[in-house]
Amino acid sequence: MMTYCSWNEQKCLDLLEQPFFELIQLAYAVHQKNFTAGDMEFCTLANIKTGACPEDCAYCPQSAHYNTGLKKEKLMDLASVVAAASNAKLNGAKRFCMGAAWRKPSQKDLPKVVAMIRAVKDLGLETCVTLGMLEAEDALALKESGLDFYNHNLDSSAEFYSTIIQTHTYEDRLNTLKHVMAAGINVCSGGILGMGETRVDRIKMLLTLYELPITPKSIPINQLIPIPGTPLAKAPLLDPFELIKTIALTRILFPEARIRLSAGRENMTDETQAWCFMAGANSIFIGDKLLTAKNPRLERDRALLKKLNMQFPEEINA
Ligand code: SAM
Ligand code: DTB
Ligand code: SF4
Repeated sequence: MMTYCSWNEQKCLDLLEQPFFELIQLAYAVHQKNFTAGDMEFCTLANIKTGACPEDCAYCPQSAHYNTGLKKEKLMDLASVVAAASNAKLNGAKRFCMGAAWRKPSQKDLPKVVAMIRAVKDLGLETCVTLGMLEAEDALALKESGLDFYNHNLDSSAEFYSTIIQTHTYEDRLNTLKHVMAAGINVCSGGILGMGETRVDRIKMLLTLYELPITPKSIPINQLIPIPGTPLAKAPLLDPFELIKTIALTRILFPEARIRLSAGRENMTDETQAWCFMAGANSIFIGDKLLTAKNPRLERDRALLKKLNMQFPEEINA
């Protein structure tokens, strides 16, 4: 079995190119050392502001640059957020993640999000928000509210990123992560697979995350949900083994991180998901909806995890 003390592109490629079962065995050994068998983290998403985003991210249904037929909605009110979070808690979520389709939060909206974070924390839930780019003082205000995680994905390699987004840069993404880390908020950052990027792009993204001064505790791996109307609507389907191998590599590089099998599970077979869990994914979103796209229904997730003898939170209100 190969061992590595530091990582670079070639070492990652070598890992991915060894026999599949060797890779999975190595990843599962790392996983077993750091997590209890069958353990799974459950998070629920809420889209607190929908559509009309000025950014042009080629995968995103919420970008104002593409006609995806999405109905735009203003910032949710506090009571509706609390109701959604209470429901998520009843269904067994440990963390409530709030997303807003913004380039960056305005000074008018940020205090409203701060109030939401406080209210969700009062319910006894962990909090995560994803609001676009942050300045240093925004991050401090969010920290002050008690925010646990800030989600801001690198999404791909720097080179590939510039082919799918023109309205902001990779450097902008890294700057936001810098402010999040400086404020003492946990980083949640990962990527999307299946946008037409190469294996090397995926490796470079993971190595950029690896080189951050504070290792992310939470790494979402999304599989592209092709959205009609976006430039990536017809992107070629990702081979499920490429997804599984990327999860395995993520587990090996980040032994202690929660790896979230994030968007795209609705289009995956149970067997693909099971392989992803074996390769090291140990967090999922539960609930019928992600931000705008479908997520597997609770019944399907419950049945899958039961078949695998893995934890599923019993519905308190069943
Ligand atoms: N505006 C904020 C931002 O860009 O950071 C927050 C919301 S944005 C929707 C959060 C993440 O959702 C993106 O970084 C991307 O990884 C993921 N995402 C968006 N559209 C997706 C799609 N069609 N398929 C898979 N993941 C997607
Ligand atoms: C992340 O990496 N994936 C989530 C969360 N962070 C905010 C979002 C997935 C969005 C999928 C497309 C949609 O629902 O609109
Ligand atoms: Fe979508 Fe976020 Fe890009 Fe806006 S910044 S288009 S919400 S991914």
